[in-house]
Amino acid sequence: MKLSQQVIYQIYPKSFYDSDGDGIGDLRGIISKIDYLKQLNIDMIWFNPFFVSPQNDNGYDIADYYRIDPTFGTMADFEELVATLKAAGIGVMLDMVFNHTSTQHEWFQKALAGDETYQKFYYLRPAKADGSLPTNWESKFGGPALGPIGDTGLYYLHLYDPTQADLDWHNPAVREACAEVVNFWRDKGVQGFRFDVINVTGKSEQLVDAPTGVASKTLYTDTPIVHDYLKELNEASFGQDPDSITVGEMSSTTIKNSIGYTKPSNHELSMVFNFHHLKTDYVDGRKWSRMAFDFPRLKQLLDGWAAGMDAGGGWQALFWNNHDQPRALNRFGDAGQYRVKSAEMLATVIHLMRGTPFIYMGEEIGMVDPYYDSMADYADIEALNAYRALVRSGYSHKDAFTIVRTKARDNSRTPMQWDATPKAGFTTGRPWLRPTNQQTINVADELDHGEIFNYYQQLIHLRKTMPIIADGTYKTWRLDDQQVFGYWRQLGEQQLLVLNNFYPTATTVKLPEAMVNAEVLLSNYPDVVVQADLQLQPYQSVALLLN
Ligand code: TEU
Repeated sequence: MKLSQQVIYQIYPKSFYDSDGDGIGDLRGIISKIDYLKQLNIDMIWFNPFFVSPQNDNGYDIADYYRIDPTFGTMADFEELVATLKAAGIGVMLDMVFNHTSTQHEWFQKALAGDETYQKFYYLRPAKADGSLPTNWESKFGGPALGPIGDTGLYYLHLYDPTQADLDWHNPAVREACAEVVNFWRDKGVQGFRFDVINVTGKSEQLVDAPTGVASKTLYTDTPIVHDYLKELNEASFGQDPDSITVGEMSSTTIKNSIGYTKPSNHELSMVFNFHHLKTDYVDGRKWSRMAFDFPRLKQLLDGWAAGMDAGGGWQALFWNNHDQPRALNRFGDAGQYRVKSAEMLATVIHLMRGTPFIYMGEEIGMVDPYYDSMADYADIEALNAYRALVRSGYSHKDAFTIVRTKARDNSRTPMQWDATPKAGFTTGRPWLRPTNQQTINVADELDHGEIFNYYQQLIHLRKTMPIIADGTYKTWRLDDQQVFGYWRQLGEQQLLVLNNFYPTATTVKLPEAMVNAEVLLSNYPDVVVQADLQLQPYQSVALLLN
């Protein structure tokens, strides 16, 4: 099946289903739920990392790329998972975290012990003459981005947690080692690869200070050399498999660079995740802040990226949710009265768009944030660091907590809610994160009498059966409507107009004259009357098809 017809589901293994009662999800738990996943008719599953890791960053601090962490199971379990998914027509996408390794990784341990070969795997630099750190870069998790490496007198770079040491991609041995990891998993039948923060691997050799007022990430993000690295990795590994599907996580990237990363003739990646639309509820670009989402800005970004990538021949991964983001329903929809309708509206926006839609586990049943009431409930290193930083900068506990509760990555990492029982049917043990709203939101009830799951089934079916959705061009509808984000898809003579009301109030849209003769391809409300002044109910989506 063509990439444009495919839909990819994301599983955070730690929170999907626990088969052995230790309170942590595992591979055998996933195997036991494949019949559920088959009902969605998805094509591939992206698994967050389950390799050997000290779990300081929930598995993004990898200590061995070749072994399954015993917490999640064994290699035999993984091989059974791949085979069972294959029999169900579902491919496997693994998460390749190549910007950094855990400081527990053998390579770093050898560097720490003075092995010069492995010291060249990392960015090790001496302090400045005045004894200050080699550079003034900031870690994305707060604090300086360099720390001392043992008693070597040197400092190592870590753009994330201090237990995540950045690999030096200028070193061909590092790039070869990464290609070998990909090929090892390809030999296990893996055809999909997600590359974690891959556009920050192009740091310069000279770690130059960021000028005052300039964010250090601008110095090392999306640098031109990343295209060279991706071309090389493509040729040395996944590019040898015509059916491989790859996606790059590209923080702070541009349309121009993303066309470069994904244009098929460039032989880099299949598609990219960009995050600009998920920063429209950031005050002045600051994640740890609170504001209602900026709808005009959201429309401009969704439209601009879709039009730009179409014009340039690039390809987008389309998503609202992942393991790093609060649940989209809490940010862009309604977690209360219109939870169901706004879940369906948000799904329509991305599933009828040009690109490859990703469904994050629980999105298909309308899961929302847990609304924990204490900092003790939060586990994520980024959230804990942010809380401390907010309080240090003068925020009251209450205000700091309110911000963390809104933006913490834990919000999407709570256990998948399988039923209404106290542990949501996720574990027989003590869940590593507490479910809180499974009585009203769970798989069992959703399959029994819900409508969101069925709506996702319809969207996925349309992508596989309607070439205009999979392969049609994208065209801007209008960006000045106060409540509605709409867009055109076109293929030959066929036109599809997708209208999405982002608000809990009804509104009217003046249809282009020709569209009053269109048929209703899909709506999350029944009995749509197609007329010049089209009525849209709260959070209503309507897709109108004109042949
Ligand atoms: O995320 C990249 C990243 O910058 C995240 O921290 C994310 O953008 C941010 O939390 C949003 O506020 C990747 C992984 O998805 C994330 O889970 C890892 O923590 C991170 O890289 C380091 O590997």
